[in-house]
Amino acid sequence: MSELSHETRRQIGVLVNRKGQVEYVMVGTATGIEMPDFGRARVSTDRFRGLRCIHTQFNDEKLTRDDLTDLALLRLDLMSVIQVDRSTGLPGLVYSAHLLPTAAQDLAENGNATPYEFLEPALPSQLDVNFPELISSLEDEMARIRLSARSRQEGRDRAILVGVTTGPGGDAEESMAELAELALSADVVVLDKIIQRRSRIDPKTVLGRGKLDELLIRSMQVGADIIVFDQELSPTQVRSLSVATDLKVIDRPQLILDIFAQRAQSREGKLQVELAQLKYLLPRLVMGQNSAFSRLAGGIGGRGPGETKLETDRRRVRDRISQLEKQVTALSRQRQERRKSRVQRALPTISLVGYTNAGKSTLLNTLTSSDVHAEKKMFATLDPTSRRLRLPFEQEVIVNDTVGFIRDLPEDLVAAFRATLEEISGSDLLVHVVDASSPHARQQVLSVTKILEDLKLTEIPEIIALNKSDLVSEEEVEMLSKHISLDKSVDCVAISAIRRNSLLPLIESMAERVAAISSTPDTVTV
Ligand SMILES: Nc1nc2c(ncn2[C@@H]2O[C@H](COP(=O)(O)OP(=O)(O)OP(=O)(O)O)[C@@H](O)[C@H]2O)c(=O)[nH]1
Ligand SMILES: [Mg+2]
Repeated sequence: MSELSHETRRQIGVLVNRKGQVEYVMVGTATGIEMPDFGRARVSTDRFRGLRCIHTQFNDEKLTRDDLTDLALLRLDLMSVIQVDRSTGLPGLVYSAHLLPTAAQDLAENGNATPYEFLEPALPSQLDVNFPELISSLEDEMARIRLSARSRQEGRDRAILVGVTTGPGGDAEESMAELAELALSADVVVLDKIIQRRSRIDPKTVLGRGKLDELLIRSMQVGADIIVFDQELSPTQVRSLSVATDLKVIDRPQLILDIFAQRAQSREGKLQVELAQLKYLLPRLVMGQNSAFSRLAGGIGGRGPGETKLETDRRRVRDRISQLEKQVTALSRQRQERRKSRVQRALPTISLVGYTNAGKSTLLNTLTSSDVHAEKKMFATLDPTSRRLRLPFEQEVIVNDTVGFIRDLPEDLVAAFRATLEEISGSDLLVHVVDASSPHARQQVLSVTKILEDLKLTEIPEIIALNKSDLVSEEEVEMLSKHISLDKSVDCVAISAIRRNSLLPLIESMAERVAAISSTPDTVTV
């Protein structure tokens, strides 16, 4: 091979199977070589491809980045490079690398992994690796690791999270941390996180070329079956990405939708989630990742049978959407009626609003000694609950627990949960619950404020309850309260929703506000 390379001034390569037979011969240029197209044929994740690549090279470079990418993407058994002396054509050192089966495990244990192992460079005459033994021991190890990983995470999606940012770094990290929490709440196993900083987002693939390769390699190594992007992706981006990676690709809004779908209990909740999901799906159906037809139709560019089927699908989805919208409107009317009858009974309403996981349901439970579902996962509450509460001075009020907010709440979701959120609009007072122990508390207050603005709810008086104060020092709560008052002028009260006796200042503050409302003539309804 060295001789031929020297004669032709081209790189020459072969792919050799495990019996030692040459299956492919490749002739490249002076500086590069192309692997044959194996199409999308995937190799079982417990094995390598059964082919090792050996090619010549003139540069003094050892294994190039391309070599390593090919090794990983094609899951080759081994990649070897023979250095050819430009003047004599004699073979020099041989450099080789193989993939490491332990990458996934290392990643879980130490947070980083070296995907490759390099063999000691040697002259061709001195190579004495027992290749069949090496490769079969690697495959055995790989199968063992996967087996144990799989039994630990039976049936759960295994994901790599990806964030691409053009902004400041801290923001992206914070957002990714939240994405990881969302993934956890959706019962997805997070295998790795990748953040890329770029001057601009690639309109087609979001990530740059090199990063996309890296992502592919990573996902193969750790056995990911789903990629979750932190930002909203356009339908075209989802398609290019899922074609390029051959994996399920979803974005943050879809992840939130999935959580809502998992959680929805009541008929109303389920209706609203389905509506949001279909609205999200509709524009993506044209070239959806799930339809084999859509790829075909796109590929041949004609109006094939696939497209006709898609049109029917789209029509069906649209019909269902308008049906659901009617039902949601009906529900919203029912709620309005119920609200009216409450107003007639002149019971003031207080709504607990706030970021997801802030402790709204816990607060409602402690305030009213009830047993509303509260848990560490995000979006534990989807269905609003109301409870009566007797405040000091014999005032009776209704307290509403509500759906938690999150930054970049998907628009479709807000629209679909209109009926639920309208419940807030009838309130006389908002108690904005904040998780004071979160490092992002201030940011979360801003996100909630923005959503309240979007929902036109800023007219309603608001008290901020700095919750979970048992987890932080008094000074920290004090500091947070100062920061918040810089952003907006509202009263802040520190509480701990799990300690009944810490709630007195809040209850007093609520009673005061409610008293103020009841004594204002124009809000008294008959
Ligand atoms: N240490 C501590 N934990 C709290 C406090 N309040 C709530 N929690 C915990 O925080 C978690 C979330 O509480 P939830 O009441 O479910 O929060 P939520 O605001 O209703 O959340 P969503 O319904 O998901 O929007 C639970 O694990 C609670 O036990 C508190 O004052 N101190
Ligand atoms: Mg809740």
